[in-house]
Amino acid sequence: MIDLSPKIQEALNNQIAYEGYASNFYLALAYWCDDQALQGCKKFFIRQSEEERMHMLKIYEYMSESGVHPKTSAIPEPPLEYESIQTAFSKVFEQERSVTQSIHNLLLLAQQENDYNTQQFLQWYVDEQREEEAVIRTILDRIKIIGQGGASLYYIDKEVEKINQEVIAAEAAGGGE
Ligand code: OFO
Repeated sequence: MIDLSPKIQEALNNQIAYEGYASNFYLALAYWCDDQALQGCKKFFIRQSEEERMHMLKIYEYMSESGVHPKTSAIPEPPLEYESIQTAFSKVFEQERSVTQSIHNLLLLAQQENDYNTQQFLQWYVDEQREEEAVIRTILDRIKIIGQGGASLYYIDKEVEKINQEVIAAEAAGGGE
């Protein structure tokens, strides 16, 4: 059994809620894309939603292994509508940046609390956030290159589908989850 201070417990419970929100955020986005006939983007966000759920479950397990009962808090409703796929991906980037910030804050707290186990546990999340941000940056760069022309939605959707396949292949090769 690992000792988790009350502050760490609270911060991990908050992180459960953030990961749960991220999972719902991506799920809602997937079905917004479905409405727009963007099937490549839909697949990308469905996979991302499942990953976020897995990130949430890892925290449940870590807390439970530490002898602490994790909380399942209410989470806010995510946005249901976007102006455009370009706006949606900008929001995704903001969302990932805010989760990265909260992981970094949690890590700082674990350092202040001399909690080596939680520091080690969080390292996986630090790497994961870096990889996720890099993928979203790549998509934003491609969207910029494709531009706003008549067939741009078609090309953006194809590009996101291709990037989704690359992420799946990298994960299968052990490059992340
Ligand atoms: Fe949980 O990985 Fe992004 O948010």
